[in-house]
Amino acid sequence: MESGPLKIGIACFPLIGGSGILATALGSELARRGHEVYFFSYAQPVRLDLPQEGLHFHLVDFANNALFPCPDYTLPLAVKMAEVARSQQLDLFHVHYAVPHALAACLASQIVGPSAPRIITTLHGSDTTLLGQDPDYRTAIEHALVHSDAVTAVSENLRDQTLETFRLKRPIEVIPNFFTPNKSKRGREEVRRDLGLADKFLVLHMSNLRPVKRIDLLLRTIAMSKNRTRIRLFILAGDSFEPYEPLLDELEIRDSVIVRHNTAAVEEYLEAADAGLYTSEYESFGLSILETAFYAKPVVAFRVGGIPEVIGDSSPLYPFGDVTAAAAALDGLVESPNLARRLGEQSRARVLERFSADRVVPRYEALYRRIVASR
Ligand code: GMT
Repeated sequence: MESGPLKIGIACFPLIGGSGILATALGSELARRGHEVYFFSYAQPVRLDLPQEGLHFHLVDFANNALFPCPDYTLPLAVKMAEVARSQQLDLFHVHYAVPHALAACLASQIVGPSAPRIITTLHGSDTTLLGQDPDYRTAIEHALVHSDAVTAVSENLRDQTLETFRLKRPIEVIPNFFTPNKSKRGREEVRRDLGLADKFLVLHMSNLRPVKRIDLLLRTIAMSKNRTRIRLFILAGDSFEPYEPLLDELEIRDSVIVRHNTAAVEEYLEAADAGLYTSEYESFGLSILETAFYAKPVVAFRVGGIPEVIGDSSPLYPFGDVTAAAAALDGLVESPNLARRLGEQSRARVLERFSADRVVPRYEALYRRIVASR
């Protein structure tokens, strides 16, 4: 057991969103390292490449029993996790995002009984910062955290917020996110040509467009740029952009913005970009920022949440909401390719050193072994 392969059940959200993307990358890396990994979700996670040796996917259907007024996911998830735990003799569940995954893991563990897998819960952000404030969820999340065998958070900021939010006597280990780029199918020039960019400065934004991402500030930053006719903002959207359409006209920037939906192959756009722009009011970590920095593209962002832990002093960050400063920073990059190159390379050096799979995945493996050995 000390060094042999582990059998790991991973429950995560399948759609575009940092927690599911990280869970998928972790599962693939663990399988590559010889472990058997069993994913549970209501759809195949967007970046899960199957078939891959050591990777298994268990589809969980929403229960739509006519007896009940609304569909249920938590119970079918718990039952599937318990079934697979028994049939495959899983060593542990590593669940990403407390609701419903950590709660389903607790229930699955009770169903399986004494030989149940250990439970490791990784908090990703809004499970603490939003649901943790919601009286309908708070007690349940606290219960799941108390009954997990280990709890991790993706940044020190999120760990601190979690300890302030819940009554927990246990430590929370910080294990940051990581990124492993896939080889892109198309080169930079081909992508830029297809987007009709010619010599435009391509500013990339990737997110699920939830209110916390402050897309209003993103668009206002572009509108305030002196160089806005030289810029194209390219938004890789994980949800509908429709609510922001009127703002494009109000700010008169419709011609400066391109939106694409639900793209799993982000690498080619990262390669094609010249910079990243992120205007969230909170990020526990900012996986998209990490991905942008990995491609040596300078990032303009606000100093909120865990973003300073990702960027460090490799590139300046700006006070939240200061779109004038963000637009000026963007202008600096458009006007000085040398500055853009230097900031991009500094950020890349930092993230390669701290947030590569080789740095981070062994920390999860060490945690797994410690928790499994303490059974
Ligand atoms: O960013 C989102 O809205 C999605 C969310 C999620 O749970 O999928 O992302 C959170 O987890 C990511 C992976 O750990 C972090 O990089 C994001 O910063 C975090 N989002 C927030 O804290 C708002």
